[in-house]
Amino acid sequence: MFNAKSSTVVLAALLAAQAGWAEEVRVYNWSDYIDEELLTKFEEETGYDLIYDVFDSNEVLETKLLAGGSGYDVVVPSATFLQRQISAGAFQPLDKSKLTNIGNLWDVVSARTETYDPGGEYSINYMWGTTGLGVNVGKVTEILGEDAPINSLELVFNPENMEKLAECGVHFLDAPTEMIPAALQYIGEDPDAKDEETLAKAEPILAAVRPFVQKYHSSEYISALANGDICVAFGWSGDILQSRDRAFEADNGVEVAYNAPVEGALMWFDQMAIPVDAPNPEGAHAFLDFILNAENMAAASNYVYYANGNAASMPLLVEDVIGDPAIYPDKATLETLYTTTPYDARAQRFVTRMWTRIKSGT
Ligand code: N2P
Repeated sequence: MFNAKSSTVVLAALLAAQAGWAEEVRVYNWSDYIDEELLTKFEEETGYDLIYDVFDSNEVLETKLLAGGSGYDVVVPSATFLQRQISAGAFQPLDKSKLTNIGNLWDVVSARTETYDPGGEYSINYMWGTTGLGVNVGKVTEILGEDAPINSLELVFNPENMEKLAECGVHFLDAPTEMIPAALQYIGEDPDAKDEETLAKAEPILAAVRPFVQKYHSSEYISALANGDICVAFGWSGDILQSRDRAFEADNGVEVAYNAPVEGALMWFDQMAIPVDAPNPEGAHAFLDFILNAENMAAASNYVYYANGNAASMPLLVEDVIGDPAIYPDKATLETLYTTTPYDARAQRFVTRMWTRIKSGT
């Protein structure tokens, strides 16, 4: 049967092949989230031209995705965002017959991501981690003393500590769906609360420390912490561990440490999915299968210090990754971690407005 759309695609591929152009695969992933050698390896192995763009905010990705026509073949939302994007019809179901490495997925992680994407119909886990405290150990203990609460939310939500830390610089993530749950956790409320009365309780906590936050930004803290430009970042586990490495390599006397707060930390999952209007679904599946390869996934985790959802990659992880409880938490830590679920449209509006007021200090 003649099918205009697929004939056009086949024709385009033939013309491209004849002219010696490679077909493109466009991937939109978080910044500082892969070993770039893997990008070249993908091109060499598949013959595709890889266009790889980065973002540092779920909100930015969601705006592009829901507007349609993003032009991306693979995107990587966190699971809470993915769940409501699935409901909005933003993704196409995966063709698992094209994912020869899908059996490498780790059932422990799949059991958790199941809540957001039942049966893994639309996504595979890329990496997961926690949101917590990055500190310049020397500066923070100099300012707050040897018993500085570097593993507690007291560090960033107690205004007395923050007032002192302001002098050496504090960054918070520009991620309302992570900062608000953390503030709720600090005051003993449910971090996954959805009702306005509970959500509103986060505002005075975040507003009270606002004058001492130098910047709300979700990627600059990696180098700022490593350079000694700031002394505290409320950020993502692997990013802070990358910062620790950068400081170590620069041999600049900065010692960076990451701790998931003892009060409990958010455990999040970043999922790779294919937009419903992806220009090259074939190429998207090739990219996903490349990522599902145990060696490739291990190389990515070994480089960025995030845990992954790939069981077959585990024997290939370096001890610095698989043996670090900040990356692969032990049972006791795992029990303190919490997860969140998506806000509905109304709660999301409430949270977005609150976040705007907090950031602007009004
Ligand atoms: C990578 C940050 C990814 C974690 N730099 C946020 N989901």
